[in-house]
Amino acid sequence: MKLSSIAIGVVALALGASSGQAAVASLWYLTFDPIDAVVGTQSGPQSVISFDPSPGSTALVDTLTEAPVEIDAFERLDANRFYFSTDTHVESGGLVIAPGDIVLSDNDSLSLAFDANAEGLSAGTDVDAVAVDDNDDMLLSFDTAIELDGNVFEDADLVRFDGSSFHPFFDAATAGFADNADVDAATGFSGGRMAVSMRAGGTVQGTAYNHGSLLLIEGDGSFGAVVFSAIEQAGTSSDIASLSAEPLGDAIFSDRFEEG
Ligand SMILES: [Ca+2]
Ligand SMILES: [Ca+2]
Ligand SMILES: [Ca+2]
Ligand SMILES: [Ca+2]
Repeated sequence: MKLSSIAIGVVALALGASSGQAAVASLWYLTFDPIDAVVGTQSGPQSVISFDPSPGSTALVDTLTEAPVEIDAFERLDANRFYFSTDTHVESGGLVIAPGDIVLSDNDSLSLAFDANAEGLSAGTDVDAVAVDDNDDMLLSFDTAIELDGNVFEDADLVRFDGSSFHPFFDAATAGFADNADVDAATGFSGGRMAVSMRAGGTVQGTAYNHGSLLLIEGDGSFGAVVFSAIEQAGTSSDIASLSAEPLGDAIFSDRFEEG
């Protein structure tokens, strides 16, 4: 009796861990690098796929670029609008896109939502992650350390852009990430919570992660937990290169999706 109740306890713990991983998002939007079949869906740097944590299924959402141009940042705003960035210069629908730009796709019509050149970024600077906060301000990560409006930001940090100036949002070093960490994907939840992915594997607060892990960052900027593992849940060792989510039980964001 005692043995079987221990065994049940272990099973419950294991289930708790996997349902905990699904608890922050009802759907993940992901791009992978390099190309791989992810739960039966061909996934790569040009196509956004969705991953439904329960039952663990995938579907193609949209193919945004043609090789060799890669999507390196993506954030869904509502059913018809999303932000994305590319890794190289490209012309699309008459729009010249630089690696530091954020493009708004609104019912398939493209415009620049963040113009890197106009905001004073050097031509080679790449935005490698984009998210939005509660106020729909853009949260940006860069591929290199950069000084903006008097603050030096590392490549693992997220910078809030309010439409005219840049502000600190997420400080990776304070959260416990190593100096060589680099955020390469991010999505915003309510209350300042986020999920991020890193360009390479490492350890944060004693927890190991790899380039296909999604890490929950709490509203106070501290590391929360690993909330998704591409290897364990989707069977791919490819890097998660961009990321968005449909939050679970998140009234503010649900409302915003409805308004869109
Ligand atoms: Ca990226
Ligand atoms: Ca970019
Ligand atoms: Ca970065
Ligand atoms: Ca990654």
